[in-house]
Amino acid sequence: MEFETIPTVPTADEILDRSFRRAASKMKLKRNKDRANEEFVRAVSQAIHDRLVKVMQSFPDFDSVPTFYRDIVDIMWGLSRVRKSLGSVGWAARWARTHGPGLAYQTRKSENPSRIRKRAVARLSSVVHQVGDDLKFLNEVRNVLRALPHVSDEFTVVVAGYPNVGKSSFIRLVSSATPEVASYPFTTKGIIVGHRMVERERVQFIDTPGVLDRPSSQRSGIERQALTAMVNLASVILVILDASEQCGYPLEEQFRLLHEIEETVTVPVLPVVNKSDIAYFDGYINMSTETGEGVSEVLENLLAFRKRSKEKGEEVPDQ
Ligand SMILES: Nc1nc2c(ncn2[C@@H]2O[C@H](COP(=O)(O)OP(=O)(O)OP(=O)(O)O)[C@@H](O)[C@H]2O)c(=O)[nH]1
Ligand SMILES: [Mg+2]
Repeated sequence: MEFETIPTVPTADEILDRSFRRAASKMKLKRNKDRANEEFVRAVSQAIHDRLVKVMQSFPDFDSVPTFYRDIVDIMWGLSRVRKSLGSVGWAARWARTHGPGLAYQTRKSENPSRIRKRAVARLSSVVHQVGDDLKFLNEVRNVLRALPHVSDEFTVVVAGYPNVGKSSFIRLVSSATPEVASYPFTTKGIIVGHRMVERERVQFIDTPGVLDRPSSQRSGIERQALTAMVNLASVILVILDASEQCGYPLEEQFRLLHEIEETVTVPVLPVVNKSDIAYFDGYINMSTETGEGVSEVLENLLAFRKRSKEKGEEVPDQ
């Protein structure tokens, strides 16, 4: 995802320090020292403008990123707040570009150029400091964005179930390459994202630790919204149950979660009982990520959903 390339957003002081340094080093190259103050103001305002524009341009256009990311940004901070901060940074950049030359000119005209130069620099500094909180906030957004898992719009299996039932073990086992361990802003646990090629097409597996692992009555408002973002990603939801109850949760409770998920989502839900090496449960697909038993049956069932969703997509509507 493009978020990885967003550089750290500098603080107001860092922007100013670097801009002063750039202007000062430019001045050293100038032969004509008469207009040193004027040139300095011009160079500082240009440098401030350039740095602020760079900050703005390093963020993606939130209208064109995949829905999942837009959902996350909206849940975490509100899209409009992020846009407003980017807008403020844009305002400061334009201010530096528009007023910089005027301030530089005043410096030339003045009888005391050094004093006017100081005043000009103070005004530029105050404008940058006005957007100091926006810069700090954007850096916080950047830090969360760059740690998010890479997800794309391909066929996606979202793996749900109580803690310790074997969600991560399943994804590790079925992924063809080393799964990515990413973070998700709503949980302190690492998310496992894996991929597997099946008949020349990728299947994406996404873990949901701390999100889809409890009944909704136990979830906070933000977790419920997070759940929506997760469910929006899913082509199918694989709910893993642990009949051995070694996970620490009674099977009855686990079934309650399964039914709740079935009732709330519109995508297909596939329940599977894991840890069949310890306990078996009739009437369901059983698997063991430890011995590998039943895992290919689970994959076949998941892929049947892909086939079905494709057939649906290819159906020609009645004329
Ligand atoms: N016996 C047995 N143990 C298993 C099996 N699958 C997973 N486990 C064990 O169950 C424990 C939890 O497995 P994880 O894959 O971490 O479970 P999880 O659902 O990702 O757990 P959270 O990330 O905490 O939600 C680990 O100790 C695994 O070794 C299985 O098929 N059989
Ligand atoms: Mg896990």
